[in-house]
Amino acid sequence: MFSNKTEFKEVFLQRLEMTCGKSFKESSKRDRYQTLGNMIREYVSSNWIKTNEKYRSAKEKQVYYLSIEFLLGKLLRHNLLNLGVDQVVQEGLSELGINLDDLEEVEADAALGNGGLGRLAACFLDSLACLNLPGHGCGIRYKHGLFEQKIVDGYQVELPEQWLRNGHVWEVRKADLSIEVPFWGKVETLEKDGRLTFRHVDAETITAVPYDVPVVGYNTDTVNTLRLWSAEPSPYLVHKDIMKYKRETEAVSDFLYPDDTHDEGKILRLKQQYFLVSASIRSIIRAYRKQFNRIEDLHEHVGIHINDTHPVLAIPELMRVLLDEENLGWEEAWHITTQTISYTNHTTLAEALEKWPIRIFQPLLPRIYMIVNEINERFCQQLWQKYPGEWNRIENMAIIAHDQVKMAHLAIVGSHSVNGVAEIHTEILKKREMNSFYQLYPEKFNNKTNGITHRRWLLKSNPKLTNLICEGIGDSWISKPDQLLELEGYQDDPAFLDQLFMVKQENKIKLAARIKEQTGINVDITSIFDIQVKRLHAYKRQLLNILHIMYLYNRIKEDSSFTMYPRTFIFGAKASPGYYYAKKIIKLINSVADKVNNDPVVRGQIRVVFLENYRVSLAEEIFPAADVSEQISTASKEASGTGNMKFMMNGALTVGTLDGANIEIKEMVGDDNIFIFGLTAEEVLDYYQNGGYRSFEYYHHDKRIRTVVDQLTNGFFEDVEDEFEMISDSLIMENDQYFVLRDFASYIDVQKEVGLKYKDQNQWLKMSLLNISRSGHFSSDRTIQQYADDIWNIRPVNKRPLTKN
Ligand code: F58
Repeated sequence: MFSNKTEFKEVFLQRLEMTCGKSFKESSKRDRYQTLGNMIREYVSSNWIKTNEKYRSAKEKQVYYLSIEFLLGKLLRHNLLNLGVDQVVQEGLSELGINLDDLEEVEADAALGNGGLGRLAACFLDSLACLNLPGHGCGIRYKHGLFEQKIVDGYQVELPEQWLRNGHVWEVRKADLSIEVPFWGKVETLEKDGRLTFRHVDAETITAVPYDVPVVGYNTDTVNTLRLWSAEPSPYLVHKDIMKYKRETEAVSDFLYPDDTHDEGKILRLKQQYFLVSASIRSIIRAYRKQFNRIEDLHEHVGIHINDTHPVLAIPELMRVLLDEENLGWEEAWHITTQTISYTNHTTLAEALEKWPIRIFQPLLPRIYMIVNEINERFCQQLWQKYPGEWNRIENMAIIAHDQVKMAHLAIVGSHSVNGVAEIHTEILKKREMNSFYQLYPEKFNNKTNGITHRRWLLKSNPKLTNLICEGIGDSWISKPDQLLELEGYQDDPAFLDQLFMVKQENKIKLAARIKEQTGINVDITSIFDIQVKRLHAYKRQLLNILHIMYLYNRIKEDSSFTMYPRTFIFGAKASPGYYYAKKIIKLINSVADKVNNDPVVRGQIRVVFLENYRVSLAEEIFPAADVSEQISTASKEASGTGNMKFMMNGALTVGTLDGANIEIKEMVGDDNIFIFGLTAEEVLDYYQNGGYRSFEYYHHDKRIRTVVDQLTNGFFEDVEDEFEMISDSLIMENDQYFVLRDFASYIDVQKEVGLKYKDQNQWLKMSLLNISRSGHFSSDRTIQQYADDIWNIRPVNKRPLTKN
């Protein structure tokens, strides 16, 4: 399409006029963005077709990654970089007087997820394509992504997100590949040739329409597919109340995580899950059928991965297809299903483990329920044989118990691999949360420590650091991120460290400008940028961070001789709309920010900033500018964390507990290059099991704690009476479930150490460089290679680049 900037400009101008019907001069930023996006999508389409042809002809095994979330962010710049045309396009546009950054601003984030789980899925897609592995994503094309957050008077306010308002240039609608997904109705049982057959009749069907998004690899011509399903009314259905039917149908792909505190919401959520799964499984089988004759060999050619339990109905759905449509017997269908499916667990929090009441499940999905019931009965029989008389054990392990379907149990029983996402997390699953299943199936359990794509989180988001690294060690680390280790050769090179310092400063200047623009707050770029960005959740302990800031405030106010290295504390977090407590924490952060930022006595030493609407594109501006990375979850609670890896890769030092992947980061960088504090997971779990923690005693004996806790309710925040009573109660009356007060003193100490270490700039820069150099291990390329080798058994197909178009 174009091979140099002159050609690029020519094609771009021609396309702009053709598609927008305007002259170049009249065209808006959006016209230009859309023209460029369409051009690039078309540019990849021939390789997209070729990749699929190659997969078909090579008959290699393909993997489908089913996920209720894909937190993609923006794709324009990412695709340009992966295609290797970023510079040509940037220069070409600039000669036309267009700034590529301005066009990127026009693109909406595809925010089809809410946190680490969804972003992990997006990083995995990138790594699959970059490693030339035949792996595709299947998800839902939500009309509204994760809500847009506004902060009004310190409170979070949610607005519907509108990413599709101007269309999505990267998608291709494929209506001819639509699939009808049935709900409600009943199951008819018939005997045919001595065999029982089942028919789902009187169903209300919904049409699943696929929208395909190309997933472009870096420096390769592999283009995989992310297939997102959209719910539309079925053209085949005659319905009594057509308007109601249309409304209910479209609701299925309207919102990510509808409120499920009522039955109506629960039904919708379960509908979404089956919608995703049924459409995906049937389109996978349809493609397989075109290529292969023997359905019995499905697991040799297809792997289906379920990202957490949201897509676990893939198990009974695949069984249904094999039994009812392919006419296999139960045993054979079960063998194929379990060999095809693999499952990742992302949490041990009991409240996050999905369970569906039978009263909702059975009427909505009558045939699927029958199959789940049969899986459960056979499983319980197997348990009974192995553990005769152990009723308790069997009841605890059953898939259906107490009128509920336990999705995690179904996932473990119906798959050949169960993995956790960091070493400690997998160990906790094996030894505690899923111990009885581990005893039964030890061979299924394995660990795959998470990773992040260094192409988005370093190359794209931090071009200055990328250039510096390339100046130092060349660019082969881009395809082999472990080679970042070579940077260690520069540890004693003052000129290189100076440049590293400059890069960080420039990134801090950029973030400072963003802060000024969004909040009006001036921050000092020579202060330590201390950042906590992640979902707002009690276990992540944003509360510990903000109480510590209150402590510092008190310290400065009461003792004029107290000095500290100036710090800017930056937060970004969305609270789930129904999570009242989390919203209170947001309000508290903003109240502290008001107090601190308006007090001339402390202003020079601390600043507090809450950046609203934290999302992928904002994250890309934040990580490069961080000095300190806050990873302070209650030990044992954070399965892995991935923000910790993004900070590390951008040269921030971690202040963290021994939780999730922090432990592996510590092992990588050594004790001297990370700041660890607080209880260990063993200690936390021991407290939970044996008691012995009384938060009141910590409150009573430590004046620093008593002061900040009292300030929550004693009028310290003048305008917000009673506002923080709930937080104070959680700490004292409810015995501080997340050990905030227990870890408080240790957190103060480690933060003090951070301030002292930062003063020695040379030492700090060395530590920062070491963190960058050891971060290659946390590239999702490593993670994906491990999934490919140990779980999926897939191999690269497009070893060599295909011919250029
Ligand atoms: C996250 N889970 C884990 N869940 O918390 C994090 O430790 C891990 O690094 C990451 O997965 C990737 O493995 C997560 O993001 C959710 O967002 C839930 C989805 C379902 C609704 C409740 C939140």
